[in-house]
Amino acid sequence: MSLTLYAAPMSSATPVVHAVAELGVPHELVMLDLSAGDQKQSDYLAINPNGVVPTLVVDGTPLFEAVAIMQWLGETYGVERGLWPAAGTPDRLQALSWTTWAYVTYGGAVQRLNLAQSDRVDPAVRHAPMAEHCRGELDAMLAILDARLAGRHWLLGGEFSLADLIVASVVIYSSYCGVQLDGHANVAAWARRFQQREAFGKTWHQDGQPG
Ligand SMILES: N[C@@H](CCC(=O)N[C@@H](CS)C(=O)NCC(=O)O)C(=O)O
Repeated sequence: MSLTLYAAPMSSATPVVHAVAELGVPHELVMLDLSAGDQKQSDYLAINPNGVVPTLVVDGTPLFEAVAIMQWLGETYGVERGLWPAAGTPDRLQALSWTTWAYVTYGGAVQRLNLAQSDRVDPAVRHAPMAEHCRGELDAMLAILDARLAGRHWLLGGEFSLADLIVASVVIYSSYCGVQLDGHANVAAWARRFQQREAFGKTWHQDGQPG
């Protein structure tokens, strides 16, 4: 299978770059310069009409949205490597639930928080009470995740999986946006364990190329 991953340093593509590193899947990595507008060029828009990274081109067919890419990587390469639960198992259902929850439910609230507080957003859109409301929503969701992690080293039990990578990526990104993890001891300890993975150190940095 031929894989080409379009990415940019410290972006929504970073968890995908991390995932392929965990899986050891051969692929071509193409780093776009977002500040130069590479993602808005017509050849790139032809594979991702949203003009954003990441995109994974699989045997010539593009797949976009980071969570879809990582769920597909899990299904396609993760099962045989022990990094994604097999089809038809209860853990597969849990992996799909938690990873979609991370990007859609938790991630949606992070986006609303960013709109409400970020100094990179039009000041007319910023809204301190909305930011406070979003922090409350996120704290309540972290309590749900914390309960899931109680008595579990990793999200699905004793072993690390791409489900941890996908969920932790959004949670760690939210901490970069000022969300406090410390009130949720299981989440905070799990996030620290995740950040100690060798592939995390090799991929979550500004230099672009893993290594
Ligand atoms: N929901 C998308 C978000 C992708 C996204 O927003 N990527 C940003 C980088 S973090 C991007 O490429 N921005 C370039 C732009 O907006 O021009 C995903 O998860 O794939």
